[in-house]
Amino acid sequence: MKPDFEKICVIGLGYVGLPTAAVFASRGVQVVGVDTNVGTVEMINQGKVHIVEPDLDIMVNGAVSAGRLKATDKPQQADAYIIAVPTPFSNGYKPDLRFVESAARSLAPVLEKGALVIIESTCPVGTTEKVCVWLAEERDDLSFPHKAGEDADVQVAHSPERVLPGRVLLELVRNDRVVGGISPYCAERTRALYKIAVEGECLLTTAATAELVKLSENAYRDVNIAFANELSLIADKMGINVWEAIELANRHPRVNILQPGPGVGGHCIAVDPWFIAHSAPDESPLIQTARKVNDGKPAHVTKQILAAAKEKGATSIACLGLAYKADIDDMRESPAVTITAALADAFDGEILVVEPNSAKLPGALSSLNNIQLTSLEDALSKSSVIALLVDHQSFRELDNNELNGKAVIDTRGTWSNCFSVAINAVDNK
Ligand code: SAJ
Repeated sequence: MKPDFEKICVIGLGYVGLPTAAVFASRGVQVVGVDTNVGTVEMINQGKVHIVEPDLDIMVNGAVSAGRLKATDKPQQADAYIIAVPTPFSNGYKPDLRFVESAARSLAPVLEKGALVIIESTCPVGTTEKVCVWLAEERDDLSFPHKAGEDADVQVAHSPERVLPGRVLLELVRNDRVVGGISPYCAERTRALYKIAVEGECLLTTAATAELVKLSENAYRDVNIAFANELSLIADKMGINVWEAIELANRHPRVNILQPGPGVGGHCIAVDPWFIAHSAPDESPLIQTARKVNDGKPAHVTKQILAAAKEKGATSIACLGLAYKADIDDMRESPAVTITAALADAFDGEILVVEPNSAKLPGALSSLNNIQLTSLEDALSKSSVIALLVDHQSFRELDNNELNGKAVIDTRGTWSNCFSVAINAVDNK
């Protein structure tokens, strides 16, 4: 019998789409990857990748060499389509669905009866239904499940990605997936597709519930990080080491406070809670406040660094790290970039930036003339003020003696190990 899904088309070859395409290709499915960026398409067809993610290069290279993955700039006819394009927000934190809409409309001309369309992009509640409407507008010869239910010619579902950057290939296969269908049959077919590659459970629900589940996961994390960040402001005011306080509080069996940092970055947690706030502004004061607490943290850190530089009479400041979190190259919404730009603006001297995962400064910093990308050794030797903004491995491994005599603003608690001593002292009482 012919398998249900011989060929799939993945639209958007970014942090989620490319690994998804490669994983399906590695399971023997014929995959067409679509991206509007010509450079990305060319690179992938040469078996290369444009993003830093462990083992992705090997998997993409294998899939391209075996003839199972091909990139192109336009959707082709397939048994299933997976949309994995960005969903940013525009001014006023309004969700911007332009990329999802144009992906849906671009695949409509090649849609055939029996096809399955899945939206993996994180999106506001109601978007999967809107995709049905856009497809129906393009193809009045086909029926869609928002109107035709179980009898529709084409099935449509939402199955949000849940992978953690840095562990994408592992989590794609092992994580449970939430699968929300516009009709129950849409959800069942979607589960059948993911079961080709996913070892985790596929949990079926409605499309709207799946949309809210994904947004809730990231809002939950944002609210919890905001609590840790608020504690860090309180502890700073009281002259208490927040890392020590949190480690001690977490010894309570029902307390698990997350880690404070310089702010929350990335394309997900710093963005998705606004999708809830936009749909239910009066019902989401906690979620909105958490966003503001996290967004306010870079300004607090900037002030601390400037105060230290003034006290030291510093002529240069070392900023360690630009990515939004450790050991990746992604700088989207990165608080480290915000802080570095604010320092460059307010400080008369030079800002020496160290980012081991990037050979160049991002656009937001490259035009500022008092910022220089340099090596860790150079930044440490020239600066009396050291700001640790990202806990990349090479910074974690730094010998603390190299920091002697310098003012250190450790936003990640990486070098604040004085509290371990305090905890031992408490334990021994
Ligand atoms: N952060 C803290 N303190 C913490 C944990 C994180 O300040 O205790 C900061 C990080 O430094 C970073 C930001 O939060 O700036 C977000 O990092 P993250 O590791 O929490 O999450 P992301 O954005 O890399 O990935 C999240 C994940 N969602 C959840 O864990 C609920 C991932 O599973 C999602 O697939 C991804 O968002 C997404 O694409 O939505």
